[in-house]
Amino acid sequence: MKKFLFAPAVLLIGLISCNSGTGNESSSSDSTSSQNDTTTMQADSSHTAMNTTTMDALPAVPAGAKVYFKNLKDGQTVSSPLKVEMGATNISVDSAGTIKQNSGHFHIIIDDGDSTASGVVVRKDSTHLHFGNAQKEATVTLSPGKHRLALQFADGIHRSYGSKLSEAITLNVKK
Ligand SMILES: [Cu+2]
Repeated sequence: MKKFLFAPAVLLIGLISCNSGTGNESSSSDSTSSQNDTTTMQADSSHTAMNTTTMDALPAVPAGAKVYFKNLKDGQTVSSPLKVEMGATNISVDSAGTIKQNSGHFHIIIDDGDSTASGVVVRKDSTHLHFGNAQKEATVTLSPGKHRLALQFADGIHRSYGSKLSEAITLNVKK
């Protein structure tokens, strides 16, 4: 009797790893011209929730303190770029960084309301300008037409003093 030892060495080592890139070179670039000439960047107002109760309280607004546009009046017609002089009475203008009593820095808010609510950090974007180096003058570029400009004072960590330390005016920008 013969035994036929079949050794079916059917070792399928065919683990051919197909990791070479398939020739799919369609880099999806839809260059449909999306040219918005109205650059209104008022999309997200969501990152203003930074006021925790554990941090230092917002300094009190000193008696008689106010801020104002020194060189501009409500309803004035101006040309752009526009020089803006910012004034503060009974409160000092300092650099941002630390919370100090009787102190803060200016912000200009363009076309987004007359003030930021008290204690809320002023947004920082192209229409919410911070002057954290204690600037009292700024140059602002505005498109022709009517614009609402708000001057907002805030403490060293950008928390608004609210409407008590703000002023808002409407300007008419010439073409
Ligand atoms: Cu600020």
